[in-house]
This record gives sequence, structure tokens and C-alpha cells, in this order.
Amino acid sequence: MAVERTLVLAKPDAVRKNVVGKIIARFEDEGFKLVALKKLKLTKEQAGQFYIVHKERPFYDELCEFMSSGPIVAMVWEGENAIARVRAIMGATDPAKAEEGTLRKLYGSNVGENAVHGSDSVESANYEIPFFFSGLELIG
Ligand code: RTP
Ligand code: MG
Repeated sequence: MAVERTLVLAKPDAVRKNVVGKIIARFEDEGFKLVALKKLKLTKEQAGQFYIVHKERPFYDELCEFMSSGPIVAMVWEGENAIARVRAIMGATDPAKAEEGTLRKLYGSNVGENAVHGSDSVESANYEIPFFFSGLELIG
């Protein structure tokens, strides 16, 4: 296993529900190290660039609308096997199918508004982390 960094977003629904602190606390409790953190609001075009891998999917326009509908909180977490472990803590994409105790079960509303994003591979993390943070902002 390797020490990895992964990009996590508290999505606009999580910010509106005031559960960003609970999401951060969960990753701290699970032993990850916080490497970077910021609040920002994406334009629809920026959301489209972030989720460019999904551009042919039927939910792409709805996803970009939602991700630009309010502020988000972007963060980078570091730890052993962080990419897969963070995905497990988040739970299934659809909160109705997510296991008890996962962040999406706890805080998600539906398959679109599902509270959190986490990088799904090293390749994705290598695109997503520099999308939000410069090297100077990443403090390991
Ligand atoms: P994410 O990228 O946000 O961490 O989510 P994920 O890997 O679990 O799911 P993915 O397939 O990458 O989808 C990205 C986001 O698109 C929205 N979505 N909507 N309406 C739909 O059927 C649908 N499917 C996906 C969700 O917000 C999902 O997190
Ligand atoms: Mg994904």
C-alpha cells in the first residue's frame, strides 16, 4: 500500500445543510491528514471542466448545474490507500443504496445531490488536485 492524496469536495448540498464540519471531522477521525482546504463557488463551465470525463453522460448538464448552484468546500486528504478508503467512507453514488454510516447515507439527498465527491483513481487525483490547488497550497 502507498500513501496517497485524494481530492474531496463537500458539494453544494452539504454546504447548504451545514455539515461540512461533520465531513471534515469524519476524515480526521479515520486518521487522514488534511493537506489543503478552501471554499469556493464554481461557474457552470468550471464544473463542466472538473467533470469532463462525464461529458457524454445523460446527467452531465444536471450535474454541472448542481455543482455550480452554490459554494463548495474543496479539500485534499492524505493517508495510506486514501483514494479507495475515502470512497468507502463516502458510500455508493446513490445515497439510497449507500451503507449505513457512510457520508452519503448520512448527508446525501439523492443520486445527484449526494453530499461528497472523492477521486476514483490515482489518475483522477492527479487531474483533480491541481484543478483546485497549487503546489504551494499543499502542505503535507
Ligand atoms: P463523484 O465523482 O462525485 O465522487 O461520484 P461517483 O464517482 O460516485 O459517481 P460518478 O459516476 O462519477 O458520477 C458523478 C456524479 O454525477 C452525479 N450523478 N447523477 N442522475 C444520475 O443518474 C447521476 N449519476 C451520477 C452524482 O452527483 C455523482 O456523484
Ligand atoms: Mg466519480
